[in-house]
Amino acid sequence: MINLYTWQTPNGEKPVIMLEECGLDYRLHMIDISGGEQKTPDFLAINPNGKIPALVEQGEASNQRVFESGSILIYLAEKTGKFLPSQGPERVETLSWTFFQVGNTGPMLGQWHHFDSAADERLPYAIGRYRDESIRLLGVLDSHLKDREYLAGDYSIADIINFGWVRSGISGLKDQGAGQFSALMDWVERVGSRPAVKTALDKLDQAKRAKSG
Ligand SMILES: N[C@@H](CCC(=O)N[C@@H](CS)C(=O)NCC(=O)O)C(=O)O
Repeated sequence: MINLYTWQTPNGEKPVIMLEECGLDYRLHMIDISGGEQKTPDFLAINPNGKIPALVEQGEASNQRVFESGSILIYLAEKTGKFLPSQGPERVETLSWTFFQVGNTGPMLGQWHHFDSAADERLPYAIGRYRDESIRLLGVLDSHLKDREYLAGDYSIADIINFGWVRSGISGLKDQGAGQFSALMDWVERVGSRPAVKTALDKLDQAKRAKSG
């Protein structure tokens, strides 16, 4: 049985979408990061870095833990043979756009969101720095998607991993320039309208409501 420990955030959505896309059975454990549940000893035994998402697959002989959303998606892709080609140029391209997310849009859009909406102090330099870099990254994705439906050939873990932060970045821009990223907005619509993506987001929403009471 696969146990997924997560919360309703752009990083937390990724493995739920992947599990739904792969049609795998799993148990969802909601870790309330606003209440510090990600720093408890039990959770740190799963992810020493104290962040969601993390996964434990219970095996007959032993359990396998997996942390970091990119690592979780690759683990599930290799387990099922889905959404990551096993070899060749398309695998390399898929991994490139997957790690583009891990190393770029995740941290930059995350910091933009933090300084713009969560920080106690309003720091224009920090907001501007992360907003400008986030917009540049959205532009990289938009240019790449101008003449293709998905990031790396067929729909893949590259699309699944990039989806949440891009959707959040586009909605963060609102009427202040989101329209310049028309190819990216079409892609968000394309990925977001997949039945498994809708199911995943609904399940997370319901699970968060149930947990928050
Ligand atoms: N690189 C990590 C980032 C995970 C991450 O930043 N998770 C956030 C939620 S989106 C978290 O757990 N924050 C709580 C904390 O930092 O204490 C991944 O992709 O899994």
